[in-house]
Amino acid sequence: MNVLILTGAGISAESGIPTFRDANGLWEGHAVEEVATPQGFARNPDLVHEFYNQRRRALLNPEIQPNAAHVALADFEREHLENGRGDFFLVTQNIDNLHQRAGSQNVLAMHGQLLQVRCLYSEEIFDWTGDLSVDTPHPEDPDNDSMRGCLRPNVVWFGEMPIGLTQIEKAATKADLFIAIGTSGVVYPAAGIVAQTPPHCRRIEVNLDDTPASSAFDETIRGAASVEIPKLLNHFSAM
Ligand code: BV8
Repeated sequence: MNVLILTGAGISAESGIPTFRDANGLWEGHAVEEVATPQGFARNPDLVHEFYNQRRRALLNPEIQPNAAHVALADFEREHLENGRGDFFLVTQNIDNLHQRAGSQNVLAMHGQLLQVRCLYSEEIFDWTGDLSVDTPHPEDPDNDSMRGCLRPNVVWFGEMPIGLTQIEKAATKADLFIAIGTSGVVYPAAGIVAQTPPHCRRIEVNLDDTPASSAFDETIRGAASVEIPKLLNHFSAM
């Protein structure tokens, strides 16, 4: 049984990371166009850097830890692969590192990672935990003032190409089980992955609420990811 998982901000909500579209969400107080597009970054880099600096600092708060849903996914993946039950691939829209910290191995962060930055000129990617600003020197050329401010968050903004679409499509077309967890199903191409799965694939949506994508799923489980995911994966482990 080939398993494909797609997660969104809802899986990290119970770890204390705000979602985008729930009350007090990340987009509140910020127009997406201002803080999550290349045009917004070009227009006001200080605003965009501050938006991501706040989120990077928050993510590094020791109180932010993977929750039971992240852990259950990592445990299921290990057991599924150790027992040769088929492929396992976890695609996340989240830019936090909670899946990786929970021990998931086959993770594709299709919208990039908050703890990485990218050079605007060389496209080189660096792990990064500090703040970024328009004055940040290039880590490999710190004395070169002309290179100051050449780093941007290594995240996919609106209008930019998500990471690993070919890999995702390949996994989707051979999936026997597809579970979408904690995503509002409004952002493409992530929300279109369910439609790439084959007719026989079992498609399950785990969310607190109905979403615009719900009708594309065979089964919808309404509840918190930290409660429903361990239960659901235990069911499949026992099969
Ligand atoms: C693309 C990273 C071209 C940054 C994000 C006009 C111009 C350009 C593009 C477009 C356009 N019109 C439409 C588009 C396409 C656009 C798009 O889809 N727009 C939408 C808004 C209409 N998409 C793009 O631009 C993408 N790129 O199209 O490039 C292309 C594409 C294909 C091939 C060639 C070229 C790039 C989109 C990526 C943008 N970056 N994030 C950052 O994080 O700052 S998007 C961001 O929002 C997330 O990454 C995620 O993808 C998206 C949705 O968020 P969710 O994760 O779903 O979270 P949300 O808050 O919405 O929902 C949370 C859910 O969890 C809720 O349902 C809630 O009920 C549930 N929940 C809450 N708590 C729990 C829970 N569930 C369970 N348990 C709980 N405890």
